[in-house]
Amino acid sequence: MQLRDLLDQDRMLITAWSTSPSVEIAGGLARCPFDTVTVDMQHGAHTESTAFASVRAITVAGKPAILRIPVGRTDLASRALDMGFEAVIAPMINSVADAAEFARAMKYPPLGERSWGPMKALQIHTDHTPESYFRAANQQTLAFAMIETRAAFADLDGILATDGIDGIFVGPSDLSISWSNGAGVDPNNEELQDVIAEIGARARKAGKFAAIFAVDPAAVPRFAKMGYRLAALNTDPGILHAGAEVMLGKARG
Ligand code: 3PY
Ligand code: MG
Repeated sequence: MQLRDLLDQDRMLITAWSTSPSVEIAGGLARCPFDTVTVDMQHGAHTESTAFASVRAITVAGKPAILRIPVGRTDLASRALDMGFEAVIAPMINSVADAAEFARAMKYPPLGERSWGPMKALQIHTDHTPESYFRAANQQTLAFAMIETRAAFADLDGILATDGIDGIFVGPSDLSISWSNGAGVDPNNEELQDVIAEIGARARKAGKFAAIFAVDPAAVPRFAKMGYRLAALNTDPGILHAGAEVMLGKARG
């Protein structure tokens, strides 16, 4: 397990975002120069079987695997860790109660109520014995609570203070919908930048990791200045499209 160690280096990490339900594509993303790959089961088309098979494909490429679960699926959060994912991103964590429920599923006692059974994780993280896995897990596997509504922002300090929550992950699209009271969706809205900066600063002050989804790659250096240390770079179709544009541009002169 290494995501925690990479984050402790205090530099901006960039994660690929795998939405296509394909182990080959997830493994292919891991072989690109990303720091890590996130498998998306909220809006991505991954099923449990493609997501769980992707862990090995990502890990053999030497990268840590992260899973985003669908809303409220804390059962899947524990299961993701059992399959060898090193972190879970939970969407729509809108209250301290939501954060506490997520943390309970992610951490072994006494911090939480995660149930024992990381047999698949141990096949992937072969540097661990069951005992060493148990001792390391609460610290090494990471719970990211998505902050993407006004309600979550209002409860931010409580969410950040929740034991077992290791970091927050800003969803700028949903945040823009909530911030505008449903008037529209605009993840790059300039008016949101102060809010995003404040979330990053408060997370750092609380000693928690700050992560964010970057629709626009050019925003990543700005997020790094705000204290964010993990950014998702668009999605696999977006990367395919951008790559095709560059290659076709060269081919057509
Ligand atoms: C959002 O921007 O709302 C997200 O959830 C990013 O995936
Ligand atoms: Mg969202």
